[in-house]
Formats: sequence, C-alpha cells, structure tokens
Amino acid sequence: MTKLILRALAGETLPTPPIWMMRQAGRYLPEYRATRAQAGDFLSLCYNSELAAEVTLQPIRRFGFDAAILFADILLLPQALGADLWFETGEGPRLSTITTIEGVRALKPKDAIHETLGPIYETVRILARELPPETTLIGFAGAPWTVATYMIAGRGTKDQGPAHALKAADRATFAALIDIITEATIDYLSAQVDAGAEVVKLFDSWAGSLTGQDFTDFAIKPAARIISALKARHPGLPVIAFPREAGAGYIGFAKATGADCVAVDNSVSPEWAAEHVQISGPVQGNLAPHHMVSGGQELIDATRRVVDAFKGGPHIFNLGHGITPDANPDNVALMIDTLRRG
Ligand code: 1CP
Repeated sequence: MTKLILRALAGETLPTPPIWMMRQAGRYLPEYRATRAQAGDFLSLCYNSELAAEVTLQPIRRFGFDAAILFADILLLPQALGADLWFETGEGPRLSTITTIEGVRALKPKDAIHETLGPIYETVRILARELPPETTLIGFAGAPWTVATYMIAGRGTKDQGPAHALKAADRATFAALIDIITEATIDYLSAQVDAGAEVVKLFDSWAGSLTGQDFTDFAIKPAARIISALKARHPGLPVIAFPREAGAGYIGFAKATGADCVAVDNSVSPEWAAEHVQISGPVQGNLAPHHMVSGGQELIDATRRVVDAFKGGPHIFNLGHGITPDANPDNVALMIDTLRRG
C-alpha cells in the first residue's frame, strides 16, 4: 500500500503528513469559478459528472494534494429522498421543510435514491480512472444530524433551532427522520465505494450543538450504525468522521463509532487534540481556515505548529473547516511548501 493517506489511515506515523483540504474545489479557485459558470449553477455542476470530475481534479493538478474529495454536496441525499432543493444566489441552500411524521413518511424509500444520485457515482468512476496513482479518492456524505438540520429548517441555521425544537416537541418523529437518513446514507456511501471511492468521510458539521444524551443518540449512534454497516459490506474500508466542534465529545469518538480517523476542527488546539484524540488513533486537521486569507509568517508558524503537535502519531494535515471563497490560492501553495519542505 503506497498511497500516503491510506497509510496514515492505517495508523502509520509518516515523516511528513499527507495533506488535503476541505472545500479544496471551490470558489477561491478561478478555474472552479469558470467551470461552474460553464455548468450554469451549483446543482447543475454537481449532477454533471464530467464537469464535477473536472473541478475535483483542479486542485490536484494545481497543488498536488494527496487526496481528492468527490465534488458533490451533503444536500443531494435529501433531494434524492424527495425534498425540493435549490440554491439562492449569494445566500445558500434552500429546501422544502419537514416537521411532521406525515412529512417523514412522504419521503421516498431508500432504494429510490440511486435514480437521482446516478451521476454522482459516475463522477466517482471517472475520478477513479483519471486521478494520479498516488492520490486517494474520498467519497462523503453528511452525517444524519447535520442533514436533518437542513431538512427540518429548510436552510442553514446558526443554532440549528428548528431541529432542536422538533427533537424536543416530538422525539419519535425526529428519530424516525434520523433513521431514514441513516439507512439511506449507508446505501449512498456504499454505492460510492462500489464506484471507486477508497475512503469515505462523514461530515457532522453541526455536531457541536448536540449535548449529553442527544450527542450519544444523534451523533454517535447513527455514525456507529453507518460505519459498521459499511465495514460489513466493504471490509477494510477506512472511514473518517468529522463531529465538528464536538469539544470534549471528540474524546473516545473513534472508539464509540468505529471510525478509523477523527477530523478535528480549529476550536481545539492541536496540542489538546494530540493528547486527547490522537492518543487513540489517526487524526486529521486542524489549521484555521483564516490563514488561507491572511497568509504570511503567521501561516507558516501555524502550519509548523500543527505539524509539530501531531508528529508523534498518525496524522493527515487539513484545515479545521472548509477554505473560504476569499482565500488566496498562493497561501495554499505556501502552506503545502511549508509542510513538505519544512
Ligand atoms: O457557489 C458554490 O460554488 C457553492 C459552494 C459550495 C461548494 C463548493 C457548496 C454549497 N457545496 C460545495 C461543495 C461541497 N460541499 C463539498 C465538495 C468537496 C470539497 O470539499 O471540495 C463538500 C464535501 C461539501 C459538504 C457540505 N455541504 C457540508 C459539510 C462540510 C462543511 O462545510 O461543514 C455542508 C454543511 C454543506 C451544505 C452547503 N453546501 C453549500 C453551502 C454554502 C453549504 C452550507 C450552507 C449553510 O449552512 O448555510
């Protein structure tokens, strides 16, 4: 096994950590903006396999990252389950809302998702053919809680208020929605693996707003269910879990869910994450994305600090969250140079 990302995921401590970056295909790249314009809009880009593969490859060509992440979105699964989905220019995603048991029951059965998601699997197949042999292909999905927050509110929310409200008012309906997303996510990720994804990542971007029993029931348990089902179907498949802003919830998360690697955000220090999270296995992270905007000596110092903190164990270098549209591609090159040349 020569791919560096797979070696790190298998627990190997490498002299230089392999690197990729969340949202590495995105608006900070002029070539991405050009291809998106060619596609027409964001969703048309996601469902155009050739162009989605092209934007996935762009940051690999430009920067030589060690992994490529499939270009798609976590909200395609709700759409495949029957939710309406559209993107308001300059604002973000909008979906039809689900707040009742009738709404949950009106969703399509999970077997129907592949009809909508076929082009995504085709993107994966193209990438599996076209990526350089040293580059690992990562598939992904949103974790059930994060996906549910969008399906309930119909949009991104700062505090996930509508999802918390439904959970408090009618836990059975809320849990039924989580179950449907969980089962569909298993089939969605499994189809990505069949098409050629070598690793999958579960994005629980809003895990940080779950506490206590809710964190156990709706962040840990669905992830554990998805990971055990995937590993039963695809023995040896490495899984990265990202319970963003989980804080103390990061401790023991890999063991509780069966994840091979935990991605940590930048609300915790790399030293803390090394001591409390990397102690039980590979970690990914966690440079603050704002360095990709500001650059300079601070970026160099912060990159070295992350490398240094995690050098005693298996580590994949990444940002603590996605790179922002106002980032400067030169700063990405500087980060990679700092990492690879010391
Ligand atoms: O205009 C554009 O070009 C759209 C910007 C954009 C991009 C580039 C969106 C809309 N999605 C994506 C791609 C995307 N989304 C990827 C592709 C691979 C890569 O990383 O390069 C991935 C993995 C995602 C995952 C995703 N989508 C998450 C989880 C990760 C995270 O950032 O926390 C979430 C929460 C979404 C929803 C979403 N999609 C897009 C936006 C702007 C949002 C957030 C909306 C909100 O909460 O308000």
